[in-house]
Amino acid sequence: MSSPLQSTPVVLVTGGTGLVGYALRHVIETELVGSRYGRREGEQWVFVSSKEADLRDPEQTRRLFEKYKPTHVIHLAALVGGLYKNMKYKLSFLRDNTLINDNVLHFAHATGVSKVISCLSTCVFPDKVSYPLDETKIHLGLPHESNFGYAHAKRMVDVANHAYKDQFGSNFTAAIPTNIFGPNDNFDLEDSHVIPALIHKCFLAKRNNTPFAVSGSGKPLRQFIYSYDLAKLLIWQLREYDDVEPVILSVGEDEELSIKQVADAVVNAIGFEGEYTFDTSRADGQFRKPASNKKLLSQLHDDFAFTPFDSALHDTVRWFVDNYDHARTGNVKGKEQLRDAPIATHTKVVAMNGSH
Ligand code: NAP
Ligand code: GFB
Repeated sequence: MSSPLQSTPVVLVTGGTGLVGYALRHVIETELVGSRYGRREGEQWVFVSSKEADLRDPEQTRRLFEKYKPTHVIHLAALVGGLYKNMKYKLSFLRDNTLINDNVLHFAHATGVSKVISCLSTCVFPDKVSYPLDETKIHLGLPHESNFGYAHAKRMVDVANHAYKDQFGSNFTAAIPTNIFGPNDNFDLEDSHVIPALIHKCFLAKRNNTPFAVSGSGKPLRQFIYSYDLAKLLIWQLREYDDVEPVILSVGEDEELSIKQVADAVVNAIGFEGEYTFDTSRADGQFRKPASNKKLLSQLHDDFAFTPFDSALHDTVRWFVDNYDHARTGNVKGKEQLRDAPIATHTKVVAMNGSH
């Protein structure tokens, strides 16, 4: 992995303070040094946030690359959000992500970075195409209208990677995760993805003795990867995958869950016994986006132990309850009172073996 010129490999992680960045830091700091998913001897990892450099700004991006002189980049930084935020801000998702991605790849090339892994999403795939989705189908039609801004900005990363490869022989590639969840996610009630939104909503419903309302019909299907598992697969891709063609990082397509099944699991993990409804006045978005992980499994050369959904959800709920007062919850009315209310006695997180 190390570049010939610089002795100390420096891995720059943009978006290092988000859901995936947090998981990457956790894995790199807890896995055995020198192990398959651990840090290598002498390797430096730098996790940066928008506070250090707004990557929409070319000058701030140039200064960041000048400062850290990375040899490798895991590019996670992006304007990210769930279905309802995507539907509201299509131009912001297109423009902000286009600016961020173009600046990062430009200055990675300009400063001689030897490898970049960018992060796309399975929502880049066409909405109307034969299933399962695989890496060859990215550009075979329009993405779903609910997130076309974000999807087109992310598709352009794949186009740019091929152009950099073609013109300069650059080793720039991309990962395509499905929906991700885990500790340190964005739990904003309106802007977040389904799992953090439902965890927060259900937590408040239990706390306030109010109904738990799931948005939409509960019928859509999704595949979910635990952030810690994704982090390991990104480290694998950094070390062992040198192809410009992107690779889907996901559980198998046979592990699709309906939003109803996800909501049931959240109700169970929080121990909620109140009224539980579906607000069908809210959008369902894309019905499904089943992605095949065959290429990943064929490249990994051995089985990858994905964390079972229920225990990953259990740990994510535990993290949320234990970190409520500094988690990204958006502005929740009466959060102060919530913070001061005795959490332990009220919220009983159901142990996985069903004992209360
Ligand atoms: P996240 O939790 O929202 O974190 C976003 C990160 O990007 C934060 O560290 C944020 O820094 C940084 N960032 C945002 N705007 C920036 C800017 N203008 N300049 C510099 N940094 C900026 O996102 P995530 O869920 O970890 O997503 C990581 C990557 O995975 C993204 O590329 C996303 O598109 C992709 N992805 C996510 C999902 C999912 O379900 N979450 C699914 C598929 C793909 P601050 O902390 O300073 O705000
Ligand atoms: O996770 P989510 O926001 O993103 O929504 P997408 C998934 C499904 O959960 C949709 C339902 O069918 C929603 O109707 N849902 C039910 C909820 N209750 C809620 C809730 O309280 N909040 C939210 N957010 N959903 C995103 C793309 O699509 O997937 C992004 O818009 C990105 O760009 C992300 O690619 C991974 O899976 O529908």
